[in-house]
Amino acid sequence: MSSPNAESTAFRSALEVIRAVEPRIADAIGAELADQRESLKLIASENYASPATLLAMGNWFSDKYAEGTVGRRFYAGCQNVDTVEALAAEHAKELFGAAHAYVQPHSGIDANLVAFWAILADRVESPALRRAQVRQVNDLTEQDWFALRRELGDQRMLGMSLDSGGHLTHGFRPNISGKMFDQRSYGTDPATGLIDYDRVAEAAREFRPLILVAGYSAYPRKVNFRIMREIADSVGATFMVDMAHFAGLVAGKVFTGDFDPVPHAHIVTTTTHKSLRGPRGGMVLCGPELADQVDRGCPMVLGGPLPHVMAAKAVALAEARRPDFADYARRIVDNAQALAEGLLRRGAKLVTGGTDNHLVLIDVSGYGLTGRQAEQALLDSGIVTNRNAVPQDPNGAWYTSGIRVGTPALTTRGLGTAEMDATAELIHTVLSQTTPGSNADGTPSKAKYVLDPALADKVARQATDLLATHPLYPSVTLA
Ligand code: DSN
Repeated sequence: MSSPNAESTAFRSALEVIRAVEPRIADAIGAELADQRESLKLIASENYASPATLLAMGNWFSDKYAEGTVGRRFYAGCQNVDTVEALAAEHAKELFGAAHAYVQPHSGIDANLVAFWAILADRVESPALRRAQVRQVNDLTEQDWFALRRELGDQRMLGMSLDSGGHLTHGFRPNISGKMFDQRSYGTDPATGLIDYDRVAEAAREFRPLILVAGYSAYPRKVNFRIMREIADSVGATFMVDMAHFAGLVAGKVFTGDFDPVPHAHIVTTTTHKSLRGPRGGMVLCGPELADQVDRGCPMVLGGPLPHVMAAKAVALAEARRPDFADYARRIVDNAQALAEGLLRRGAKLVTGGTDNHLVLIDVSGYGLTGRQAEQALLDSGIVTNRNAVPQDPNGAWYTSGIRVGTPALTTRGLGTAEMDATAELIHTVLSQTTPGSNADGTPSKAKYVLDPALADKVARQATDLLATHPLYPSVTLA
């Protein structure tokens, strides 16, 4: 462990150097730390990376081009990048028990694109795709694109629907995956909110997808990946799991056996910055059969690797291999369950009636609000969440009827189950005291709301008090 003094000195010195060039950026960095310290961060996809992870990103690796992979680069002088990339991949393989790890993706979307193209290259005979793999996508001619489209045809993808908690990159229109694939979704059982595996199997039999995708960004339950793999096998589909949200729970061995995607999926993608608590980025894990195709990610769909971020991934993955990470992962789920119980006890309506992962989805129609109204009222009260659709959401994806809350960040800060109950009280107080507002013409608004500012201030002060006993980055003082 480094000394607290070293951490404080490192960040202070960095800000001093930045301030000499552009003081407004130094101020913004300081302000971001202050804001994060003061807010009750319940965004399920966010966390707080360690000082070592953050510091590993601010260095000379940022200046290096390294297209290609370890030992096979398109640029000279990559020996140190090779060290970093190989170490990050090694830690990832050990941590997740994977045969192969590709640590270059810059984000979860990138990791999914790498996986999609690897599967297409593996499964579909396409000379145009082979040409595309050795050239930058930007260099492809219009004819190349026509040929690609013709040769790939309408390949099919079956993924979880957005309003059931699936992710945009699993074949939905706002993302390129929705244009690459002919997509169909599986939802959840309207009565329970849970995945109905028989229905998934039925959809797979009817649709015969090339790729079956499991994974979510707003489903509060475990997924049985053994059953999903059996469904994929029954129709000859490649089984892909996007574990971006729950990678930390897999790393921390909370999700094991049927609930650990790595032994069951042909290919697994993730981000590194959510429950895994690393730097902002992505990663792909797979067996030997897809490894060569996955390693073509750059230049197929990725720009040059970010060696400074790969260095930070190596640091964070090394941290996740320590025994205390398993304790952290377990506490994330304990906290989510305590939060869910606290909300239920106070009368909140939760999708699926609870949680067995890191997130809780509150159906705020129970409070007579839209997700947008609830999100803003909570924000006014110092509680940072995000609105999210609930299954069959009558308010659509913009206004929504849900609020998604997650515990990875507050658990990193050290809050425990008692504080989760206090958090449930704050959330319930705000939501039960907020009423829908009206437009200027008197019609009901899905965005406007009425909340007594004095109450919002009181809750914000209570939230600050709750956080005061668990300071964020206690070792770091900037002034
Ligand atoms: N933006 C991430 C989330 O909040 O779930 C997923 O892309």
